[in-house]
Amino acid sequence: MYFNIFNTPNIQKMEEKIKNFLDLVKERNGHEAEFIQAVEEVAETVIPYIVKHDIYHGKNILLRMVEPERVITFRVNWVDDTGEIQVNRGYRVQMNSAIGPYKGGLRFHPTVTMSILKFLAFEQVFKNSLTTLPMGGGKGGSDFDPKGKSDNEIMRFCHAFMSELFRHIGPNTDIPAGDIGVGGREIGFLFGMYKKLKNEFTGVLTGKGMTWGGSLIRPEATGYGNVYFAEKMLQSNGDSFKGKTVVISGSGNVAQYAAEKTNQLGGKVITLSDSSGYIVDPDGINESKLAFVMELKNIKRGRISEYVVKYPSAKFVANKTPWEVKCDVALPCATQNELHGKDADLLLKNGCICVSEGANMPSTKEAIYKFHKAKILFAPGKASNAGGVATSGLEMTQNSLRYNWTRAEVDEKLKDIMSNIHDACIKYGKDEKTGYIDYVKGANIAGFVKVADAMLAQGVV
Ligand code: NDP
Ligand code: 2IT
Repeated sequence: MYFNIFNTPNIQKMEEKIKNFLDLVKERNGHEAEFIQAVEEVAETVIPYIVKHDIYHGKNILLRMVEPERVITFRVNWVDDTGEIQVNRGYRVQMNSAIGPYKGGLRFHPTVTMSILKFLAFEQVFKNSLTTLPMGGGKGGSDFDPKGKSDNEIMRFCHAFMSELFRHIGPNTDIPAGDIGVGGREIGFLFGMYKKLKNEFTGVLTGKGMTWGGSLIRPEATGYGNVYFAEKMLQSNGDSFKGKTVVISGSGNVAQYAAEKTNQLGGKVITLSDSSGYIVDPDGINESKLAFVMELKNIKRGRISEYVVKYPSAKFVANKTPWEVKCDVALPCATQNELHGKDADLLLKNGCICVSEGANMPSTKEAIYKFHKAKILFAPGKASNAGGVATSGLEMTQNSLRYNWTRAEVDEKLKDIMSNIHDACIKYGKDEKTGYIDYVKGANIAGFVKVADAMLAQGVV
């Protein structure tokens, strides 16, 4: 039944080839909406490239890439502070190891499902390939909700989670890291249990603390990298962040450091958000206000609405996203499908010229279509948020060398990597006639080529 779709002689039109491929993916993964969305975005740009290039054509290479090499699901039992036994589900999707060991974050959030993790793992394969570093793609996590849990509950959950995951990972096999709901605190607890069970101190996780194998700049890297990438896009239009009004969604790790770097480059950040709504501060969220947000979110684990208690000139808008606020640049840094077609309309109407994704797949397909139609600068997360995993790659290198680079050295490497990703997007995404850069096409094809070449070299395995 799984015939070679691209070689079927009676399928002439490109749209039909793409549709045929996607029908097959839907048939096998019909209920996984987010995974299918991520595959669609890649298939629409990569299939035409495959068909034009004989080395990839007829090898079912994309069909192989949408099937995870291995998926692990497991029970996570733990005891809460009241003595109640809780049962959660743990996952690790090991998507593709053609160019290096599986690498990608762990997400702890009640919305975690197989579809969410497969979409994230699939995106990760292309993203990691773009970083130029030797990392395959994976993703994992749990439907565990860290909100409202005590530090002891977080520790017990992380230990229970690792008491199964440790069998499936390793510094040369699979190297998890943080994502939504997993930051420095959780990586510490996970690392502690891994080290105890394996009796070895290795770089099996990234995002570690500075005194036990972490890398400088890793906490900042995703947000900083996103802003470095957006600055490159603006420069390609002879522009920069200087004087730009910037709206950011989210107020977690990625949003915080995207805001910090925007301020450093002379932009003015006027919004942040969480799942309860957004705050808008027309005076700008400067360095000291950002320090307040970091303490509120990372230490007190409070809600973004508390910002307006401290800074009454700002406003809190409940249950809405910040895309209705007039801006020059938008940086979605919260979660998938948080920026819809109607939000894109509002951003465009208000004169937004650049959207650079800090989150994974925050823009819906309809929103991306509108940005492309309006010919504004639009970067997909797999390119613009790759700075996080790239710096994880640099942490792995430092662990292997048993050596630490300085802050300036890591920052310089991060900037270079973001610049190289930008060049790769131009190479594969620039329309020679109009000069418009389709960063989605560029990132997808550039990411694909490296992984596909490795898969072809290694044969059918
Ligand atoms: P955090 O957990 O630190 O922060 C997540 C933020 O997004 C919080 O403000 C949270 O609000 C908000 N959020 C989460 N889920 C939802 C939702 N369903 N609806 C509305 N808001 C939501 O995570 P990160 O900052 O690390 O991750 C943010 C995004 O960036 C994710 O898409 C992640 O995959 C991506 N990313 C992260 C990288 C990293 O290195 N950390 C690397 C590359 C991409 P609340 O507190 O109310 O839940
Ligand atoms: O989506 C991502 O790239 C991450 N959550 C970071 C993964 C990593 O391995 O650093």
